[in-house]
Amino acid sequence: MTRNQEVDGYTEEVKGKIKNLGADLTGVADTEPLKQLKLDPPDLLNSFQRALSIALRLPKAVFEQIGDRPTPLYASVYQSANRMLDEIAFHTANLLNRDGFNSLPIPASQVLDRENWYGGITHKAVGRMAGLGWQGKSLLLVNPDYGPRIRLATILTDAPLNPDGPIENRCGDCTKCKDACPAGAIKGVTTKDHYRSRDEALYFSRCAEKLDGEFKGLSNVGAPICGICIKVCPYGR
Ligand code: B12
Ligand code: SF4
Ligand code: SF4
Repeated sequence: MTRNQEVDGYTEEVKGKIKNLGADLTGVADTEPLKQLKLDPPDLLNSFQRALSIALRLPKAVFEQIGDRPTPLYASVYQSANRMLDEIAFHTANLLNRDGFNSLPIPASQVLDRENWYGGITHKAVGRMAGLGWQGKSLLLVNPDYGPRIRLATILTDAPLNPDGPIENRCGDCTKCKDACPAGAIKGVTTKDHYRSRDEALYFSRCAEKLDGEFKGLSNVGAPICGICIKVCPYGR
């Protein structure tokens, strides 16, 4: 067997195992271009040349119940998805470590900088580079089949895996997320690949204030969530 065939085989084996653990989607990103991102710690990617992106699909029916605010059911699904993703990422990192590859799971929803709202690495950029979707006008990662109704996590690794590549943006003339946003936060600007900064797509503080200042305080919600720009997206509906 050639080295290329071995890498192809191992990549498929790992992806198969991740699906068996319960993930709906998975792909591999080359971490080199991701080193331009704001990372915490800044050298986070130095010893990892690949990042596995994993996604769980959220039940469509949960979003259909959302009107002008998040529901307690959505809050519960949000917590469950985070827990499941963290477990899948943890198991995957263990599997890779057992095969001799240094690997690090990045949690689904850990905020490290509460003032500026940053995680250790943005899962959306990893997911986009791993071919799971494009960055929509809502700034969310939109998968062609499931739309933005997916949650994400990442496993960094030095395992020899074949990288996937980004897919084309398919938002077109749609402005449904911009029209529906209760905070008037989405600017409606499109991008061919990805936004240079969050502010290019979003009046960021309007969204953050709505979620952290208002929705989080709703009875039986308790998390900075919303779901409206997810619900209205025509992809995967
Ligand atoms: C902090 C945080 C928030 C903050 C800030 C949001 C934000 N946009 O940054 C607040 C509380 C406001 C928030 C709100 C929401 N969030 Co939030 N949040 C996060 C968290 C924990 C960190 C995000 C972060 O660090 N962003 C940094 C900025 C700069 O990155 P970015 O938004 O991804 O945009 C840049 C990159 O993606 C880049 N990019 C894309 N491709 C590439 C490729 C290359 C090579 C490079 C260099 C860059 C690049 O372009 C953008 C501009 O620089 C992530 C989990 C995680 N670790 O990723 C979840 C996460 C982004 N949130 C998520 C969701 C769903 C939401 C909400 C819908 C709330 C809800 N659950 O109902 C809203 C949506 C707001 C919106 N329209 O963006 C999901 C998104 C899923 C998806 N399908 O995209 C995530 C990934 C959680 C998860 N595990 O799934 N969130
Ligand atoms: S999460 Fe809600 S407030 Fe934030 S951009 Fe989406 S629709 Fe607007
Ligand atoms: S609602 Fe329309 S514009 Fe917004 S992300 Fe989805 S397809 Fe793109």
